[in-house]
Amino acid sequence: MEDFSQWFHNILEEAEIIDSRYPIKGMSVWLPKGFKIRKYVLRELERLMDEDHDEVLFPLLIPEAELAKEGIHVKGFEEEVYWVTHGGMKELNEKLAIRPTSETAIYPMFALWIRSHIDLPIKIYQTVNTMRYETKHTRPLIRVREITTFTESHTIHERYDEAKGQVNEGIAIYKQLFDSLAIPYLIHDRPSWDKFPGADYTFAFDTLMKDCKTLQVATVHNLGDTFAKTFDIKYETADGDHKYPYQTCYGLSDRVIASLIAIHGDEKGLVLPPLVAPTQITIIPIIFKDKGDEVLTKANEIKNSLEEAGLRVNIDDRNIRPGKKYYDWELNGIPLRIDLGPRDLENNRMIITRRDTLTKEECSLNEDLVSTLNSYLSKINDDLKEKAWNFMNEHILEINDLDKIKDTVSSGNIGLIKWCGDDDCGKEIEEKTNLDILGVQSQTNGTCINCGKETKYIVSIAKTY
Ligand code: 5CA
Ligand code: ZN
Repeated sequence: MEDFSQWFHNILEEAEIIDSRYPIKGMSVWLPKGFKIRKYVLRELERLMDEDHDEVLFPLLIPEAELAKEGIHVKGFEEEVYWVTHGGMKELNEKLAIRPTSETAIYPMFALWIRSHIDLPIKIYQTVNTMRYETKHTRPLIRVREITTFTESHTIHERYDEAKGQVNEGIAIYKQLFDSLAIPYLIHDRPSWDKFPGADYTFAFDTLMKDCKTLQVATVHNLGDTFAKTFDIKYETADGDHKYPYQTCYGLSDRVIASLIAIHGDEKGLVLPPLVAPTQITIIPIIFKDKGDEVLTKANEIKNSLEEAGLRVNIDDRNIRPGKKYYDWELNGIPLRIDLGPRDLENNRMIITRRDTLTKEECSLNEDLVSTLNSYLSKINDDLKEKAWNFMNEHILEINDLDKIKDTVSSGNIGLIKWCGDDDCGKEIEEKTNLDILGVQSQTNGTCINCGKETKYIVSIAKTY
């Protein structure tokens, strides 16, 4: 794609996803069409989360004293926190932080709730807006200062191995979500300097945008017992001992919506995975003077039977040129279009066009339309997924020569390199190449690309958002 940034900006505007003209940097308005996509993404995420978590809602503001308790955590966020300092004209006795994330809002309450091992585990999540005063270049949905769709999970367990297991569960949930949105991902164990502030370790999901920069679309953190110690969360074991529990947290944001738009969209507009398309099928009646009623009756009949089966269908009977209707259908990324005219009725057929491939097929009206269209929709999802995974995989290259990293990766690839795992050496690689080490991908025997020491780690390196 020539200029991805420009294309992304245009599509958000033309497809009426968000309006980024709001007069505060890094904050935008969700428009009705964008909001519907967001709603269906959240619906799927909530379905997955609700299987094993309880949804809650914590306050937006955090007392300064709580935010400041966990040293590493507060250091990690100090440059990004927005503060409320006044109530009306009166200066507050204690500054209040607008949550950049909710550890320090939630964990003091865990300390009140948890007494005994029977209170554990707790697994909760909330979808809220958070604020981060980002200093890097802001971009709608990708790097915002008000994250409007922050779904954060927080869990707490008796034993460390349970927390480790929970990290895997978080990863499994996000895999399912990204698979259903046909978003490809690489999962990386982040290097120590890129962990979540206060975490033992961080796994991140990275996807590849069309400009071949990676985007971190979700993270899963094992917090160990660091926060439990800081917030004095203790539980009584069955034997009457008092112990600190272990915690995890994981979350994702508006970036999920950014990536599904960016990865599947094309020059004509959105291409939406069926699961989150506000309209999955549009029927375009082709009406000639005397045959209008018959066509519209049939169109309504089809619409009703599809809707009864749970599909989201509309009839585009606006009194405008068909060309304009096709243009809107393409721009809005509706997965399937049905054209139906008098001649089709005579032949007992309809014409189905796929948005992703723009291919047309004839389909008999005698068929079981629900199952026919459902199989089209699932084929679209499979094909979108395959195409997106192929695109990402084609841009992953092994590199064995430090001098080649910069050119190979900068020209649009994720590099796989051998790295010894030493922090100083890793940071040196990042400095020399002006790229980011995403983390361990796999293991093998070899020598570090920078220092030559023996290593078993293969790590990804890329240009990142
Ligand atoms: N409390 C933990 C788990 S929820 C947490 O805050 N982790 S985080 O800092 O890694 O954020 C979770 C995810 O939010 C990130 O992986 C990233 O995908 C997304 N995110 C972070 N900052 C922004 C931002 N400024 N704009 C959009 N998305 C963001
Ligand atoms: Zn090294």
